[in-house]
Amino acid sequence: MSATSHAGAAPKRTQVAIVGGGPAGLLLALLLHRAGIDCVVLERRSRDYVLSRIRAGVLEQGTTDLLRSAGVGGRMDREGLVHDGFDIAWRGDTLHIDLRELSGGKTVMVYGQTEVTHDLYDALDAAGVPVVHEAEDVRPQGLETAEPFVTYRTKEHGERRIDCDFVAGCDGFHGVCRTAIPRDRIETFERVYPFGWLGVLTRKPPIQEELVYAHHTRGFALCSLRNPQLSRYYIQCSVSDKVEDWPDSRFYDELEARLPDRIAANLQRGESVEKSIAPLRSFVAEPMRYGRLFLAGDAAHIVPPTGAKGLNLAVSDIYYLSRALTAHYGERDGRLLEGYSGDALARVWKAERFSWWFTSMIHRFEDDGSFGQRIQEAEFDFLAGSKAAQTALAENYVGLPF
Ligand code: RFL
Ligand code: PHB
Repeated sequence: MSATSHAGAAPKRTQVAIVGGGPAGLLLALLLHRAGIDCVVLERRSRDYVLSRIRAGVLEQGTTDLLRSAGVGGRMDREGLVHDGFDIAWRGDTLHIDLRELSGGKTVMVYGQTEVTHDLYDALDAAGVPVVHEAEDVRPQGLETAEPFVTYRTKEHGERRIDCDFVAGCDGFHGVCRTAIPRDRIETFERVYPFGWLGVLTRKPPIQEELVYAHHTRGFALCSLRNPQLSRYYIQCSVSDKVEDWPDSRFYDELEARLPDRIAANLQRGESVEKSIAPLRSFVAEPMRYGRLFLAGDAAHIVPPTGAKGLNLAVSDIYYLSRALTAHYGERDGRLLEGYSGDALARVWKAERFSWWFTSMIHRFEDDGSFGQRIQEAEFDFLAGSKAAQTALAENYVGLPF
């Protein structure tokens, strides 16, 4: 396949140049195209590389609704698994969180980010929206002028320049768009957690149908899945650990030790088909706009994965941004674009708070000592005994409205 997904090179001019072909960039491209707005996606990696990244697995109802309205809900609705609840394991016991009951009928969908990305690529291909892969040295420029542009290079077409009206920075946490903003025009807020998650994907049926978030004095563990034949497991690990330190047998021994016996008894140990370590971080950059550059998704904020919020936040940003660009071009109304950063950040901070809270309550924090442990115990006891606390958890987990 050529570096550009549709025939020929990318155009020299477009309305919105989108940097980054992850879920945020691809969904924005599709929604803009459906609204009759021209755009081009510039992605640093190959399509195969993007599709081989194993990441999110849980979609909020707002996310699935938006994917459906963009016309990419068909396979998700056939193959995705609707989950009504999940378990929290603690001291050998489990607390069931009944999402549907507690949230007034809402649920989440287990459908991998890889599959969402796949569906978005297919829809963009069918629509003929240009996605340039392996775009090197992408540089957004002239962002404070009325004539911004993006330069980049591909092996096939050499140095290129795309003139545009707006640049959408959807290039993830390590991208170039946020760093193109002068330091005195952006403020960042950050918390780095003193541990990481070691994740394993294996072709074996999941330990149980619903997810299990497990607290244990040895550290946190999560049992998740992608489908009835594919399981995804995580354990809290040291940030200095290497994947090589964790052969499959050691990983499964540790996972089992952190789960209640009743659940551990169902574990089917399969060879890992993917194994990786992710650091945990909370991060927000404000505002999510600089001149004609709009940041969205991980380019602007990161949450620890405990609440499954990262991909869902990227999608809600794109809801606000696509709506604002559509109003700008359609009704010539720029108010939503002016309000984009504030609208998106109001939701982002609530998801940051929830992800921080869930992470703090359920992991082992070695440096917090016995006081910290007692506070965690009290937090769990309160949750177990309070329908109000469970309702707050469920409301955040299924996703706040946007
Ligand atoms: P992405 O997916 O990082 O995509 C950014 C894209 O930009 C490209 N890029 C560039 N392109 C051009 N020029 C440059 N200079 C570029 N620099 C980068 C990159 O190659 C990439 O393709 O960001 P986006 O679109 O904002 O999407 C965000 C989500 O990917 C992320 O928030 C989630 O994966 C987080 N996440 C989870 N989110 C959930 O909602 N539910 C979950 O269950 C969940 N589980 C997880 C997760 C993230 C994890 N890791 C690995 C951090 C589990 C894990 C382990
Ligand atoms: C996943 O399946 O990868 C997953 C599920 C729930 C989370 C985080 C990750 O909170």
